[in-house]
Amino acid sequence: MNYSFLKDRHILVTGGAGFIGHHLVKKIIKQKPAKLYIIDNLATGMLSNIEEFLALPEVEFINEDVAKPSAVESITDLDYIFHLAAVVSVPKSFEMPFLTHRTNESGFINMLELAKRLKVKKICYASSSAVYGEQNQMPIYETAQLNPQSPYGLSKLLNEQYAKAFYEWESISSMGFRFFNVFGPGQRANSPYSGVISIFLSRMQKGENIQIFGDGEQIRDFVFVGDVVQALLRGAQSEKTFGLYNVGSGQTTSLNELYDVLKNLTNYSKEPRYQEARKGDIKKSAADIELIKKELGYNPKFNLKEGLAKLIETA
Ligand code: UD2
Repeated sequence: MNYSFLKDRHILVTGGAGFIGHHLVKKIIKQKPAKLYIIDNLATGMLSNIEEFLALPEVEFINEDVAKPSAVESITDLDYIFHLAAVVSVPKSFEMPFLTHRTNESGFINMLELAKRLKVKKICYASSSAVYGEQNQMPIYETAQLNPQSPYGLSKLLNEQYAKAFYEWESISSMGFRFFNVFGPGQRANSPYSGVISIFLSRMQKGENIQIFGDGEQIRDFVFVGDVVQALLRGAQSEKTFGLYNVGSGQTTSLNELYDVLKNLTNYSKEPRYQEARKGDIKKSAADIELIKKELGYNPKFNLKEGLAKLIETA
């Protein structure tokens, strides 16, 4: 895919030292932007993810909280914002609803004000499948009735509503991407809030015990991080001025199936330990991805097995 529209542009990536953010940064740098600002407070992001770019003259790293207006004060010219900085964990959002609200809402409004001040072409931001909550109909279409079941899901729904309002009130162009379960190289495994694939893989590789919350029959759409980056860049490139899209692989896997696949890939032999289901845990989460395919030409390149192979190869 050719993203030469980014050449000589001024771009901001928030959360650029994070899991998805640093993959996006890598891709953007290749297009030779005039300037790439990266904002990250390193709460969960890691400087080591972007270290190789910090010395480049076009890169400016701002070690700030995205919710602070001072984080963006010095920026005077900007074409695109990729807004990924957020509290991203459902369980953490129950423990820290205020932090989640402040980071995710104030951070988003900070971006909207910045977009207005600098007449940005478009904001592409991370929403989440968490806006759907528990749904009866699978797969889930973008038109489903939204029913968030955690402070995190609620914060992402508010982002979407602000985006829509600012599109109408201020003509600020935006695209929200409802990420399903993103996985891939660079996802942290050492926190209870990490994604299940990184946790399972790291524990299996160390021969440690695995916990499955609930009966393991919950289903997820695991989408490879490279495909998520593709969705974000296609969104920015598109002539469309507003959108909300599911970003998934279009395929589902139960946790028990995931366990078996990873077990075989790593030659792990222990049985999982089943624990009580997590609060706010969704039973079924399956993305319909026809809209983003049709409107943005999105074309996921990795299924779960291919993505896992790539992940293990780089681990
Ligand atoms: C994902 C997203 C979250 C939000 C949410 C929307 C990730 C990391 N998080 O949360 O940001 O968009 O979807 O609903 O992608 N599990 C275990 N054992 C473990 C860890 C997890 O059984 O050691 C289970 C967990 O209870 C859940 C599933 O694995 O049923 C996936 O967990 P997750 O934390 O990777 O992602 P999820 O779906 O809670």
